Amino acid sequence: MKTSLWAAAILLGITAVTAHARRPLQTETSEQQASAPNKATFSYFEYTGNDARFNVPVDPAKQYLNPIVAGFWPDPSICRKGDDFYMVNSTFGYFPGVPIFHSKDLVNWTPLGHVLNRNSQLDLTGLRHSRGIYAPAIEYNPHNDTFYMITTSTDGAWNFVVKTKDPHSGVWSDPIRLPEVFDIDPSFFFDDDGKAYIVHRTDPPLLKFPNHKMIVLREYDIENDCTTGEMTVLVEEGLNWLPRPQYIEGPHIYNIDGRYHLIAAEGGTWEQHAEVALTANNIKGPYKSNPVNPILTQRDLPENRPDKVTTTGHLDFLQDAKGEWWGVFLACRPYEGNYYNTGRETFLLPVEWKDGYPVILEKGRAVPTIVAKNDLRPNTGYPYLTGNFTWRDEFDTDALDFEWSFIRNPRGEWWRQANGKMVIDALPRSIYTMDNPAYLGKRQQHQVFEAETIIDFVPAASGELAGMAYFQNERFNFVFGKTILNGQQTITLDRTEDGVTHRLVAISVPAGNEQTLLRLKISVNSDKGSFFIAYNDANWQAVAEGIDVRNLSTHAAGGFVGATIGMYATSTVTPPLPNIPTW
Ligand code: 6LW
Repeated sequence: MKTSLWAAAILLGITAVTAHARRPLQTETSEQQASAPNKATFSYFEYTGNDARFNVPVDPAKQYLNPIVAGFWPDPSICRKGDDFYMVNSTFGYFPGVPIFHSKDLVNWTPLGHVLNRNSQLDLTGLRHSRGIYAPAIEYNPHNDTFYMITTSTDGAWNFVVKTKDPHSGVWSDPIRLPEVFDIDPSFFFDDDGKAYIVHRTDPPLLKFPNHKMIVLREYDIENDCTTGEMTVLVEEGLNWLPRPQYIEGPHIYNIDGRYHLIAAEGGTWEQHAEVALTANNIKGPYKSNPVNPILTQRDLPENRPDKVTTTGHLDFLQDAKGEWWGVFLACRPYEGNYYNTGRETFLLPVEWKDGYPVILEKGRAVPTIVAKNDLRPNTGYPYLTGNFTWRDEFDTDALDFEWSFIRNPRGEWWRQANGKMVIDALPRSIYTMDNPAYLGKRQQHQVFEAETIIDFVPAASGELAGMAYFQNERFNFVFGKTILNGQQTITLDRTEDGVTHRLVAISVPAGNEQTLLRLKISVNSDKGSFFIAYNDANWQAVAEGIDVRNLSTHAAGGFVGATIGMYATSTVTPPLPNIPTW
């Protein structure tokens, strides 16, 4: 019975995915039916990253660069089936949700698409930008040859599972909801005896100190896809080196030669972040803190270290087919202090075993940028995940590029990609409100980058604007484009910080250029941004330079996402809503 229902879900999924690959699922919205909106046509979008950290000699046959996935790709989780590795990351308020990558060497990764690519799997409508999809975890169950992805849509469906027999198919089941799993960071553990478990963070019955959380275990019925039995508390407080672990979360369990290893993040996903490890002889404990904890942190290192990496934690590790152990974890690359606009990124390091206990980095060691690894397969992965590169989309395929994300579920058919053009409707939706604005963004992956595009847009009515946005969330962003002011076509640049918008630039379009194609460029170097325009193929002219872009840092904006840059069109000047939460 289950199989046939599942097969039906897969069939439905294939139909839906095919539909979504070219079009959002929704029909046109009323605002689109009311009157044909003005349209902005983009002919290309180009992003170039150039971080000094990546301008180093690397032998791709035996070395790799950290981060292995640069930009806002947090909360990594990996699994292995034979020689194939798979990795997922969190996506919060962006749709589609949960990117999935494939690799043969844990370094060269290829995106397979997104696990949650159907509205029936993920509804982010109305959610704050840093809510939605928190930490996903992917696991392969050899006992039924099935892949499971479990995650939390905070303030949405909360905890749920989707599964597939083939991660390359692009089709995962509809969500199997787990209402009894309360709070965040669930992950699966499939034991050697075929038993299945979910381990996750939850609130303790009694808060004994600030940010007090606990780690619990539930048995999972694979046949009926539901939890069963009683919840077992694995960690409530008191790690040998830390009697009051704060934000203990992101747990994973491994059975290694009959001993159970439990790892978890601690300290909160900011500068105090760390990873701890415990061990037990029984899956249900008692778990004892390992003699060496934390097994990974950067919180006690000197501030002025070169190529500083902070916020290390949220580890997941595995053994490869040759018996080596490797772990992925999240970390950040501040450009000064604790300011970073690139969000929490994915790093890779080997797991060292000391007297039978796992260690990633011994106390006092900094995360290295270049790491040695044999068995690498150079140039087999997608070339836009780390290092310096130029990425360009000329919209000459019939499917949206993997890099593009919507803010919440796309509502209505406001984007059309065909014949080398991306046409976006100027909708009466503002990027300053918790809606689905007509915005498509790609992740900022470097501290030093440039992004440019060219638009064909003739604003007609007051409020109509099209151009670029550089976006952290609805209250922290830049909007840079062409609009109408006092009946005159005008180039504007607006900087919004904590919901307060300042217009930095308002330059009239010279007579005769109203119909001319307009090129826009944003150039950022750490905390400073410069903004340029050019009419058709004329030279670039700066309209603003040395602008403080720290408003797009996590430090300023809060939340769990990194900045994105992209194409935006609107027909409304709705200002930021007062006091909507930033995350
Ligand atoms: C995630 C938690 C964390 O659920 O941050 O870094 C939360 N660790 O494990 C959101 O990413």
